[in-house]
Amino acid sequence: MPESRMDLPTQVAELRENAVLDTVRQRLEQGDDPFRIMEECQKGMLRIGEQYEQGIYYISGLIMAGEIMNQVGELILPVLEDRVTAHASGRILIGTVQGDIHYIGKNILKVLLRCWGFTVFDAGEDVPADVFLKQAKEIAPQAIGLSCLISSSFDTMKNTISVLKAGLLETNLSPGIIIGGMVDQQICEYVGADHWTNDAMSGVRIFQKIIQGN
Ligand code: B12
Repeated sequence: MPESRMDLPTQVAELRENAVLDTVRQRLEQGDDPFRIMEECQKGMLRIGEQYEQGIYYISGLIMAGEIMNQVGELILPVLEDRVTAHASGRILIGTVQGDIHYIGKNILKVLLRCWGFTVFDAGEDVPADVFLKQAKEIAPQAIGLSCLISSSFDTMKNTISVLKAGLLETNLSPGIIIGGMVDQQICEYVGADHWTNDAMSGVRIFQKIIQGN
C-alpha cells in the first residue's frame, strides 16, 4: 500500500518518517485535534514496541521511533500551547527515574501541565532518588510525577518514592506522587505511589485533583 494511504498509526509503526510528518502537518492545518493525533502516534509506538519484543525491529528501530516522535512533538506541542489557556496554578516536579532514559512521554506531560497553568520543574531523565529529594526540598512541589517505561527501573522508582517520603517527613511537605509510562495499578501498589496513569491528559486531571485538594 502506498504510504500516503496508510493510517497514521501504521505510518508510525512502519517508521515512515516523511509520511508521518506530512500527515501530522496536514491534519494540524485542517484543524484536527492535536490530542487525537498524539494518541494515534502513541498507538503506532506501541506497535513498534511489540515488534521490538518479537525481534522484528532492533534497537535502531526504537531510536528511529524516538526521532520521529520528537519531530511530531515539535509540530504538535506549539499548537497545544496556543490552544489551551491556563486556569490552574501549583508547583509540580517531574522526572524519569534512575536507569531510564525515555523522555518523550514526560516531555509531553510537561507541556500539557504548563498549558494548564502549572509551574513545572523537570529534573530530567535517569534521575537518582537523592536528586529528586534535593529538588523537592528546594521547589516544595504540591505533587511529583515520576515517569518510567522500563521494568528494570520499577525498583528504582520504588526506592525513589520511599526516599522522597522519608526525606520529606521532616518538612511540612507531603506532595502527592503520580507515576506514568508503562505502569499499572499493580506497579502503583508495588512502588507505593498515590496514583498512576499511562496517558498524559488523565495525568493532568489527576494533578489538578491533587493540587485543588491541597
Ligand atoms: C522510543 C523508545 C525508545 C527510545 C527512547 C527515546 C527517548 N529518549 O525518549 C530509545 C531508543 C532511547 C529506547 C531505549 C530503550 N528501550 Co525503549 N522504547 C521506545 C518506544 C518505542 C516508545 C516510547 C515512547 O516514547 N512512547 C511514546 C510516548 C508518548 O508514550 P509514553 O512514554 O508511554 O508516554 C505517555 C504516557 O505514558 C504518559 N506518561 C509518560 N510518563 C509519564 C509520567 C507521569 C507522571 C504521567 C502522569 C504521565 C506520563 O504521557 C505520555 C503521553 O500520553 C517504547 C515502546 C512503547 N510501547 O512505548 C520502547 C520501550 C519502552 N523500550 C524498551 C526497551 C527494552 C528499551 C531498551 C532497554 C532497549 C535496549 N536493549 O537498549 C532501552 C532502554 C534504555 C534506558 N536505560 O532507558 C521496552 C521496555 C520493556 C520493559 N518492559 O521494560 C519498550 C516497552 C519496547 C518493548 N515493548 O520492548 N527506547
